[in-house]
Amino acid sequence: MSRGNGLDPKQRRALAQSLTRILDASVEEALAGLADAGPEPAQRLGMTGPPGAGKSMLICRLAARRLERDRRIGVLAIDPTSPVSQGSILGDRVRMETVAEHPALYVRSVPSRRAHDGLCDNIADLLLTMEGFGFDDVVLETVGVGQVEFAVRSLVDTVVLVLVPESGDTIQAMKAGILETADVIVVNKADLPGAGKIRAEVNAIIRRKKGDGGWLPPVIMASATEDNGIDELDDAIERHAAWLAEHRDREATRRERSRYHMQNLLLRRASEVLDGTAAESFDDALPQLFDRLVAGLTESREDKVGRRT
Ligand SMILES: Nc1nc2c(ncn2[C@@H]2O[C@H](COP(=O)(O)OP(=O)(O)OP(=O)(O)O)[C@@H](O)[C@H]2O)c(=O)[nH]1
Ligand SMILES: [Mg+2]
Repeated sequence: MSRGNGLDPKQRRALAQSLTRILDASVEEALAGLADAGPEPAQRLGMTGPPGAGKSMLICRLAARRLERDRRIGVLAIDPTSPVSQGSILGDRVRMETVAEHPALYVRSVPSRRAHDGLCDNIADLLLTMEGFGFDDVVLETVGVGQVEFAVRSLVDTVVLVLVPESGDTIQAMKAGILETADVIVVNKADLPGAGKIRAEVNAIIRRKKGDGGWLPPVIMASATEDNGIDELDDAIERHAAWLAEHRDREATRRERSRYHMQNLLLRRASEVLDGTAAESFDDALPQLFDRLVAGLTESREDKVGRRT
């Protein structure tokens, strides 16, 4: 992808196919097909928050600003596959695919599958692959207030936490320490009553942490539907990127991402081995079974399939 241009249809197809292949890849296949990051790693942005908070719509608004600056943007949205969210939320959610018509914007939704942290099994590979196609920004949309934020932290440069006035999620988020994982906090749906109260609560908590000389997450009021507060959000993200460029230990970040990636590969490999273990095996004493299964971790997938049949 050359600068200033978007993806041509052929590149879009190639990217779509790569992502699909990675989604279904076993650990072995994933290891064999690891993508190289692009020459310049993308600016990675995580947009996270409770279901229906307006994450997709904020991403669309933000993308519009960034496209104007000739940036190429790839969006990966993790779709929660839990039955609850399928029923109640999918109804009026914003399908970004339908608004992603700009040639320099690429949007892909992937199911969250069974990943232990609420993301998606091969998320690290998916992000690397997107980066390999030369986007300036790679945006990861995830639903959560919970475990997800901590995982997203290891995957992206800037975590944007989206809160809304209409829910009690804020208080829960604060309890779970989620606020501490955020670099920028958005109170979206500020056109609805109660937004000011949430902002005051969040600000009070953040100010308590002030004084360690680190980055202080700005709290931004926005309305995605009314296109308000988006410039402020965009600006806050850029300020955070500039702060990172000055303060972040690149080596440590690279290692942390690599560690997350490896943890993910190991957990998936363990699941593969468990899935390939006959039910009767679990009658065995755990120490012996443990040794046998650990030995099985290094077996190739083909061997395992061969043994089962
Ligand atoms: N009043 C109001 N409604 C909004 C605002 N932003 C989004 N919405 C509405 O909230 C609903 C969900 O918006 P989405 O952008 O799909 O939210 P999301 O967080 O991506 O949702 P999921 O991906 O399903 O978790 C839609 O009906 C939007 O129209 C806002 O600023 N104000
Ligand atoms: Mg969404």
